[in-house]
Amino acid sequence: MTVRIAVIGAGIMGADHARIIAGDLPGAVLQVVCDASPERARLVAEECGAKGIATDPVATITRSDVDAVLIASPDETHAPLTLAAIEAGKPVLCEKPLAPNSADCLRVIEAEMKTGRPLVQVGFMRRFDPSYAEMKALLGDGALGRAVMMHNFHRNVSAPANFTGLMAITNSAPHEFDVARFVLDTDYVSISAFQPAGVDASRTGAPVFMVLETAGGQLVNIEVNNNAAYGYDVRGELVGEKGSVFLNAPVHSRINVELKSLERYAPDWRPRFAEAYRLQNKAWLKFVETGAPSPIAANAWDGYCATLTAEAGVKALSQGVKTVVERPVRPSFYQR
Ligand code: ISE
Repeated sequence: MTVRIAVIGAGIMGADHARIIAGDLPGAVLQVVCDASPERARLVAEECGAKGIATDPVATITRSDVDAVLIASPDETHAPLTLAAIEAGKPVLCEKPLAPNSADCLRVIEAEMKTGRPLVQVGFMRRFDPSYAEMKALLGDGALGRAVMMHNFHRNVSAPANFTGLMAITNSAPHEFDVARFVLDTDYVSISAFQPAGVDASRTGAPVFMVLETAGGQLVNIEVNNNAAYGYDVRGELVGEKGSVFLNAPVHSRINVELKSLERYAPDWRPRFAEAYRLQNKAWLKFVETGAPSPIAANAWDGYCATLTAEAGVKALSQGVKTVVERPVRPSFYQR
């Protein structure tokens, strides 16, 4: 059976997911592209050969010719639209974050558990990135010894105009909150957050530096700089008692010109994590086809944990104190 997918949101991520569905997801078809702007929906639909366009997300989710939903609309719509998909009994891949606040994440968790079957995957695609996968495998097979620290840099060229200063913590850093928790297979117990002296915390894209402690005794530091200017640059190093492993970005060419030899940075996350998005979406399609969630993919509980960490990070930055990260007991529904 071909899975008919609706993409909700035709912005930068919705368009990218539409391209993957249309061009690299055998077994799926791009049924509908839905966006508040019919023009934006039409442009993506025409580029990707979608069967139709729409402007009402809930009506789109409930359509009889839609089997599964990919939500890539603005962050604040993620939880309400995921709830609508759950109510319609439709499997959903919700872009991160699941919700900017933990209360809305809990609403999704309660609704999904009430159905008695897994329906939600959250778009923390870095779990599928080959370099993070290798990092996790090396830890798992004992090559590094016990993990003690993980260093993370997350740099964007520039912050989007609608980005608030705190979105470095609530929108960007959830990637590291999730992937470090996934690689280390642990939870956080505290977070501290800092900004360079004289930096205006409210300025779009102001750098934030965070230090987290894990239940496993590790230290995780995360630098988010959304105005790095030089390129999209995500780095990570996992440090163990016997060694360490660095992430390597996929580099497809080295350029020699004018007495220089250089490699290019990606302009944003899409080229850097193209393989991760492709593998994530294939895993999601298999989830839709079989009803069995991917053991790697993030579920609603993982989305909740990332948002709880972000909320604690915002509090830590605003109060200037080390802040406890809530660790609610994971329901058996979400045990792996
Ligand atoms: C964006 O929403 C993403 O998900 C990107 O992966 C991340 O690098 C960027 O900082 C976020 O704003």
